[in-house]
Amino acid sequence: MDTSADLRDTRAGLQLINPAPYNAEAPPEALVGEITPTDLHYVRSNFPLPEHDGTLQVGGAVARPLTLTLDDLRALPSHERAVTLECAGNGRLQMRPLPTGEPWGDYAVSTARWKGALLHDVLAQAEPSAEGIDVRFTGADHGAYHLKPVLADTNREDLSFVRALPLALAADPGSDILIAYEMNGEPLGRDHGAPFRLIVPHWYAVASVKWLSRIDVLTETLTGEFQTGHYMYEWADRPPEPVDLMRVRARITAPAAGSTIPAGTCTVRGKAWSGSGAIARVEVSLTGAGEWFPATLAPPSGPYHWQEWTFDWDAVDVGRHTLRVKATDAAGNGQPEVPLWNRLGYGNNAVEVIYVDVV
Ligand SMILES: Nc1nc2c(c(=O)[nH]1)N[C@H]1C(S)=C(S)[C@@H](COP(=O)(O)O)O[C@H]1N2
Ligand SMILES: [Mo]
Repeated sequence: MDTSADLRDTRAGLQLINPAPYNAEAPPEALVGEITPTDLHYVRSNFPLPEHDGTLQVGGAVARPLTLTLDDLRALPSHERAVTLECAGNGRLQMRPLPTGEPWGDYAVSTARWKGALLHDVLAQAEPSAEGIDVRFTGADHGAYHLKPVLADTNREDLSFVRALPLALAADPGSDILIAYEMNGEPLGRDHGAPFRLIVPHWYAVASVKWLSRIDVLTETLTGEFQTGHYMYEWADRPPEPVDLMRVRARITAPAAGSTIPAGTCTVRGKAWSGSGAIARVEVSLTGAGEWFPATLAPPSGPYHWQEWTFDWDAVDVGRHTLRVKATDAAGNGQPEVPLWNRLGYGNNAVEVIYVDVV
């Protein structure tokens, strides 16, 4: 494990899940503000921190292969977007039977301001072939990885972190995909993909390849461990589906789960987000199976940014109360009461339930 001072500082406030490769979730405070401070932003890495040579190669089926440096990227028009990133494995610990995979609680989600060049502008310079289908993104990180199915040590291979997006999406300026070199106004740190990374708004964060070293236009669809092996919903009763857009979810940030509060008015508050667009409504329930009441929803402060909601609860009855919250997005997607189980434990967006004791 790398324990240099800068890493120790940025890791001190996180909840360790795995020291090597380093995985850590955010503390609950990370969801309180509009923006998560960098040192409270969750970290998920599949391999040890890589060495990056400082260049980005753009090749494959393109008319003009490119080698870009950080300065070249900075010379392109810059765009800054607040983007909520959530790990597809967030909430895995709530699933039964418990799937294999990193045991994430509920805080592998954060929102940062990411600044960089538009992927569209970089691809336009390289001139993708009309035959292009997928764009493959390769991270500089690599290492031994248990291929799926996880059987035995014979099933380990040296792999790089590789993901793809359809060319039509990657080349669309409207998709706002960034090659980001700054996070919250500072150069990107090592855990978050220095010197530059992809940021794919609205997608589960697996698509946002860190330590980006190569971009290749492919004339076929990518298959691979991180594309069609892991990061697939393997349902019990229907064909597998790729993990793509974040599912709609609301979270409670106050009062704290399990806390004791004095009788009186209590402002229940939290966040809600969806990879399918803005949140249309948030509702709160004060009992199990009971009535749902509308919460006050703040307008989105950006297209990829979680939204704040509040609900004034007349907490006059002493005793234990269950609070539930659920969101519906503009596309009409809602949240299930129980996690939608899939073998690798992705995309848990079940309704959050907490209890609070009123004294
Ligand atoms: N190169 C590379 N990029 C990666 C990963 C990785 O292991 N290697 N993990 C992905 C996953 S699963 C997540 S959830 C996000 C986490 O980004 P963060 O560590 O900045 O929060 O990075 C994604 N990009
Ligand atoms: Mo993830």
